[in-house]
Amino acid sequence: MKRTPKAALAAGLFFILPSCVAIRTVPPAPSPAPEISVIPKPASVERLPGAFAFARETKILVPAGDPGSRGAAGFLALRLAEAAGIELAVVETPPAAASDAPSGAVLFRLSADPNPPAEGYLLTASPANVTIEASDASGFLYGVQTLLQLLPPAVFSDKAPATGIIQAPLTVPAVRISDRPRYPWRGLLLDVSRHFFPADFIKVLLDELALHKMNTFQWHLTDDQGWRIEIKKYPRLTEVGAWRVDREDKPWNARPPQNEGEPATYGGFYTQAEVREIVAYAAARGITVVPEIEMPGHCQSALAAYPQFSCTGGPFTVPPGGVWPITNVYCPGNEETFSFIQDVLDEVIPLFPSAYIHIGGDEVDKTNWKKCPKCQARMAAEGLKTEEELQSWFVKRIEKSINAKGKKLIGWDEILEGGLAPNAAVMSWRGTQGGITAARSGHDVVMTPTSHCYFDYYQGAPAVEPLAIGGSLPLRKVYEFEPAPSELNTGESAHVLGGQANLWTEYISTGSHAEYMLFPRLAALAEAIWSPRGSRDWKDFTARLSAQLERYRRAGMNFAESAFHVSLAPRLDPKTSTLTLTMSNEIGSPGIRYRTDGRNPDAASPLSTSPLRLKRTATVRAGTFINGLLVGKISETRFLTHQALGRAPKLAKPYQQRYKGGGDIGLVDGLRGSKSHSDGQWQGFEGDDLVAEIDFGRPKKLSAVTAGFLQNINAWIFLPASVEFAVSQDGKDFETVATVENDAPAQGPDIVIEDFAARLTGVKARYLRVLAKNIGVCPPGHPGAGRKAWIFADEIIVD
Ligand code: TNX
Repeated sequence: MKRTPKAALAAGLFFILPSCVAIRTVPPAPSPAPEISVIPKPASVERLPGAFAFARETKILVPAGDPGSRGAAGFLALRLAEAAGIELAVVETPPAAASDAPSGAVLFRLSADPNPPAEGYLLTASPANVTIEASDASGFLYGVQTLLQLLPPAVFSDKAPATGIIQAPLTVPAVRISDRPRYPWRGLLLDVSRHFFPADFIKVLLDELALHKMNTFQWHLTDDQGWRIEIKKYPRLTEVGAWRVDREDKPWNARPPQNEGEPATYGGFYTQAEVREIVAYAAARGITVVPEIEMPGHCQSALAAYPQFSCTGGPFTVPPGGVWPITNVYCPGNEETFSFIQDVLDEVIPLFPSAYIHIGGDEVDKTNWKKCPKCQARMAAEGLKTEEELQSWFVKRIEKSINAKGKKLIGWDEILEGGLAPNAAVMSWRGTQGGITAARSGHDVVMTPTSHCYFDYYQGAPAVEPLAIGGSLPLRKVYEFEPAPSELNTGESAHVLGGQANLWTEYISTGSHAEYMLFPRLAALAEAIWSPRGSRDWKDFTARLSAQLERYRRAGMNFAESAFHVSLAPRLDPKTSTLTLTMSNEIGSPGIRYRTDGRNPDAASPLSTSPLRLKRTATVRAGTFINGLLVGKISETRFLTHQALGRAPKLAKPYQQRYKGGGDIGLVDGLRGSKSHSDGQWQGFEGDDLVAEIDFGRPKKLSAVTAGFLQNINAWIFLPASVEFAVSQDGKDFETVATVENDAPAQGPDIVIEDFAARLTGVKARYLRVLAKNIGVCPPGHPGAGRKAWIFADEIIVD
């Protein structure tokens, strides 16, 4: 688990022990055995009396001639050398002699089980020795990963040789752990197209996957925004397709395309030599790399280099940000398109030992196919009735050539449309239905529904998270991921190969940010797909998680503490105008401390033990404290009391159910929204004006009226053109007392919160009507031009 990848393991078989590390005697055991906190949770763990203590005399014994165990043993030795400064000898022993484990040894042994589970292992630690039994290289590696997790988290550090040797005794509690994965496909996708990640980071990531016993890395190598793999026959794919203009200072969906003559300087690609190195590095860690080459859509970077394979002929540039819909796609009417794709696959396939080749297949907009004479001629010649069938024909043709090379095709669930290719496997991302359909018709599937597997989604409150694509996928939801839908019977479920997390990187441009999005959610996913179904237990997981986070810390990994953030759930009682704030964190830690004066809480601030009741304007800040230290970030909520508080307005047109913003009293609940339009405080009106009428019950003196609105043009949300405030004594005849025009431009990428406010003098009335004029439709030039514009309001404040 390293900032820099491990050259020593890349070769798989050999390991280099650093010779310059000082050897210090490990403090004598025994001390209390460390708690067992292995993630993912092993299939069975039996605690035995006593503990095994590593000493510098400890020998690592491997069966002669077994490269799998030797690689794993090398990894163990390397970790202990780097973290603890102890160099242990790895000694080959004749397999026969291995049955008697000598005292003071870590013994690797080939399993005697006639039917050993793939990737499984049996780890036994006693005060005398440790044995790891497995039947394949992955099993030995996973045995070592578990052994490392039985040691103090400091063994994941690289720092010891420089800063001193681990002080804690290197002891392992005596245990018998019998373990095997529930699913054979435990994957992570990294999108290296939307942002490029250098080869060294990929290696770091592979180390991190191995720590979680994940065995599949789907490398999303091509997409509209960048072609990332060298193809020797088509050099322009990387000369042109790997580079775009640098618009990183602008939001993803507001990046103007390349101007003529403007140099494309942002991007990168992997040479075939680097690909080979990474594939070998992964293999040494039990990880299969599945390449994804997107077709027939998500390929504008390729078309920028070779526009002749499109329907229109181009020209195209590599988009520096979002494109939608995906209309610039390969032309299946043109035979040369297939020669090109075939040539590309002919270079890609030999680089990857993987049984599967992923061909994408998602989100193809067929507009150009409908207009393209070649595509239409193809459809006529092949008897295809719809463009969906044309895509299906395309995929089937590609499948034949992939099968002919001894590989299997896998694609996104759109490849079901128009008929699934005969041997294809399906990756189900738009929910689980695609996977269910495919499994029922006898096809293998990998489950990766957006609901549980999209790690580009927010993992906590957007107000305190780095900008993300949207959505919400907190840790606990990932932990609840169930790859086998209940709709499938046992036979059909056998087609579910496993699950996968997808990290799309539109909003992620650095390795450190990628790690933040991945961890600890990947720990939750790993457990959901590795551990036996019946052993899933959130409380138990969170208890083990603290050790895992400590391992991340020692390894220098970035990770999120969002599960410790305090969520402040407000409920206004309209009768008493009292706000009840319930504070909780996802992790279930009891150490929530808060203040109500707008200042940050500290370890001495009051503990939240029951819901907080507020009757007056207050700014509440809360955080989770463990051992006197704040974990993660502080959350904040502001409660504002005013005359309209709790007086549910009558709305001329209802708010949209997707954006209820606190429901019927949402506009008068004393709570303001943040810059995130989906934070639960914003009430959305699509195409309509917002007309809200408030009844104060009796005439009231009104000195100021304010209505708060959001503008997020990327999300089709615009400030109102104007806001008119009118009052009435009887609720029938209204008199306008103020009109506030919008002076902010309805353009630009910035998210704006704007208060439309007016001071009033000498106004006394029982009724107030607020009319916020929707601009109606998105203006010309906007991607939604002519379609309904939204108004988002959070609060009507009356003083
Ligand atoms: C959908 S998942 C996509 C990707 C985007 C992702 C963003 C899939 C097959 N296609 O192209 O990056 O959503 O969440």
